[in-house]
Amino acid sequence: FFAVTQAVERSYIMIKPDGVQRGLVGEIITRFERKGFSLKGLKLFQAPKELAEEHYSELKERPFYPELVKYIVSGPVVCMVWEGPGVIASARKLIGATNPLLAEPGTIRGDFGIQSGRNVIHGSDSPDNGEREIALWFKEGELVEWTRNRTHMLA
Ligand code: 3AN
Repeated sequence: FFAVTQAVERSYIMIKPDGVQRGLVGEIITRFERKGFSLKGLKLFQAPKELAEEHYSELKERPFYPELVKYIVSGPVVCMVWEGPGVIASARKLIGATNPLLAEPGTIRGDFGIQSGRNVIHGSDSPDNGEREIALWFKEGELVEWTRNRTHMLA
């Protein structure tokens, strides 16, 4: 079975504090933009601890959870919503494996990261989690409804 058309999805993509500090914001946005996805929300944001805890609530039992929350609130993050056909899986390919040592060169983590604990960027792992995370990080009026002309991109 080959899916001819991928469902249009939204992914919550976040440049983590290390990515912002290292000046990778433009580089990362460029990669998503030129891939062809549509930017529907964008803001620089200092996350409160409670929000970081809620975002990573599935990882609460993991030993690195307290460090992870501390890292996410250690400086501003860039919150984004990217939309497009198959964007959830596609974004995770652009991002690369969780451990930058295992991430392929050419991926964001493969090109810019060294450690799992400072891996530059977050991307939703399922459409449901994407919607959950968008609702968590963005307020209603912060997302903009517009259509990117994909005439030359999609058959
Ligand atoms: P991904 O971000 O690739 O979906 P998850 O959901 O397993 O990976 O982990 C969420 C975040 O937790 C990672 N982005 C990373 O910042 C942190 N993390 C995961 N594994 C480790 C680890 N072994 N040591 C430190 N931090 C980790």
